Amino acid sequence: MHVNRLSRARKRATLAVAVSALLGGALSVAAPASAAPKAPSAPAAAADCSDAYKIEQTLDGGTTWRMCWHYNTLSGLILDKISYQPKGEAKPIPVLTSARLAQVHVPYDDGQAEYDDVTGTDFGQALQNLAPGECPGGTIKTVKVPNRGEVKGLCTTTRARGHAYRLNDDASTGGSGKVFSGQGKDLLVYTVNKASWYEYITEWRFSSDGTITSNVGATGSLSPYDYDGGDDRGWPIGKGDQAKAESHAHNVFWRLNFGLDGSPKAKVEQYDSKVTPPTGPGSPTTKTTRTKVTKELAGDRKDMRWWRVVSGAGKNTDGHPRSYEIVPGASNKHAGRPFTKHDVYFTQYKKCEQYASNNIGCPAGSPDSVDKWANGESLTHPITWVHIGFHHIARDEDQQPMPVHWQGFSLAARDVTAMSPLTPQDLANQNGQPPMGG
Ligand SMILES: [Cu+2]
Repeated sequence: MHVNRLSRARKRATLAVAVSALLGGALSVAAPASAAPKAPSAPAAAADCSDAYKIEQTLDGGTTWRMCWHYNTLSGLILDKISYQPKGEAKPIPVLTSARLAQVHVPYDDGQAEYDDVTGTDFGQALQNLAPGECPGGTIKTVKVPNRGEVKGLCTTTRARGHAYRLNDDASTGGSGKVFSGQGKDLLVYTVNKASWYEYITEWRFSSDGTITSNVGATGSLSPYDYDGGDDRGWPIGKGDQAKAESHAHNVFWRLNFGLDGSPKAKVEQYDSKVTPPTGPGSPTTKTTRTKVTKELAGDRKDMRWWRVVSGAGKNTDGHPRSYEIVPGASNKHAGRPFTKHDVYFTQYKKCEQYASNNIGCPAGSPDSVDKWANGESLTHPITWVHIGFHHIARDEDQQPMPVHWQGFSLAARDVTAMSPLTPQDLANQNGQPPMGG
């Protein structure tokens, strides 16, 4: 283990030099340490950045997504002023003021190495140039990376997602005999950043039905410095018992600043459903309860539990407040650090709180991780932090290059529009009252 420790220590030291050289660039985009937190002005209805920093895409059903982007030296791609305009909406509906990666925490199982890949490696600096074939059907935008120069590093394209919906509207459902079906398309926005041996694909997906999805895909290489898991904390990937790749976790965090209907004043709600089996003949019953989250929360996933962020400023034409539901993907929660112990955090907005761990930019002496920020303050402008973990026990197939392993979450539109934004014209009169089948 001694040699192992040395080699990893050396690797970390090399990176530390690189990062300290970059901090000037990083701080130039972060808040001045002395700046008092203040609420941002309400986001514009549509992206109002210059053309080079604008992304706009119309998809199936006439849905248009608009946003701006900028680039941060540490965390890379940041999307701003994200708005959604389904067909029939007179103007864009603001959804998110900003959305970004907030940390990738990588602890190795033997306790000998632990990285914060976003703030602790040259993740943001090591934006990768993309070949045209890596952005099929799309456009690769040029990113000005501070202290490095121009990188052809941001792909925007579209990708088919299969059926968006299908309805055989036959006599059994009282219908016209028509078959309605639609093929869905997503706007895809992504970058690839290198963090030592790994490469992370940060992907954002905006669907015609109003869903937003972000996934981080890890590829590149396993670290050859860590082929020494001879302590039953690794998996042999070389011949026989050789090259035991040390197991480790990738704990990925995102930071979401909602601006639903142009206002930061959203409300957070948690829903829990409890199923009761029948005591005799009969069927199970289920009771769903809503808990208003009025104070900062460190939340934990549970069967039949979910959260939503509810607009404080706008309703759909059914009179229902617009909201977005947080839909976490598969996750392995890691108990190793206080900030990895929870799946979702809602904290009151503070401009300097940008990274889920090892935060940079708050005044000296301030707590530097998201778990400590969730300390009971009232939520008037909630910031949503999503944490998705993946415990990576390597396999022979992880070489070489390592097939992409994905982890992420979705934000599902809930009552943003009065019906599906993709409802065909023939069915548009069926809001809450479809014909009764025979
Ligand atoms: Cu891994």
